[in-house]
Amino acid sequence: MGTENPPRILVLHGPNLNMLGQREPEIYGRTTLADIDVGLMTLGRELGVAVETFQSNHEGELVSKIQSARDRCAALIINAGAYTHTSVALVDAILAVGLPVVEVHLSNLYKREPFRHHSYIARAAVGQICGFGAESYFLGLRAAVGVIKKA
Ligand code: CA2
Repeated sequence: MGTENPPRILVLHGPNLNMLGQREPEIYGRTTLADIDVGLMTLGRELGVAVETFQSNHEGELVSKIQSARDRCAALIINAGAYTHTSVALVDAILAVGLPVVEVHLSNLYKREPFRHHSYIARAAVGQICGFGAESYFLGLRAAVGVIKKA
C-alpha cells in the first residue's frame, strides 16, 4: 500500500478506557491510552495505513463515530469496553456501515466473570483478539490491515 492516500482505519475505545494506566494495573496494565494511540499511529505508518483513534464514555457518541466512518474508512478496530456486553446499538451501527471490524480487548474475557463472556460485537466482527494487554490493539491493527489487503 502506498503512502499518498493510505486506507484509513478507525480505532474506537469505549467507556473508562481513558483511565488506562491510572487504575487497576493488575488487570489492564500500566500503558496509557495515549501510549496505545501513538503506538497504533506509528505501526499504521509502517503498515501503510492511516490510523484515527477516538475514545468516548458515551454510547451515542460511539454510534455516531461508527456512522461517520462509512465513507471514510476501510476498517474498524473496536474495544467497546463494558458496552461489549450490553450494546445492541453499537452492533447495529457496525452492521449498518458494513465495514470489516476487528474486536480487541486488553484482558482475556473468558478468564473473567461470566457476564464478560458474551460479546454483542463478536457477531459483527471478522475476529476477536483478547488477553494480550496493549498488544491486543497492535495485533488487531495487523489483522485489520490483512483484511483490507485481501478485500
Ligand atoms: O479487557 C478489555 O479491554 C475490556 O474491554 C475492558 C472493559 C471491560 O468492561 C471489558 O469487560 C473488557 C473495562 C475498561 C475499563 O478500563 C479501565 C482502565 C483502567 C482503570 C479502570 C478501568
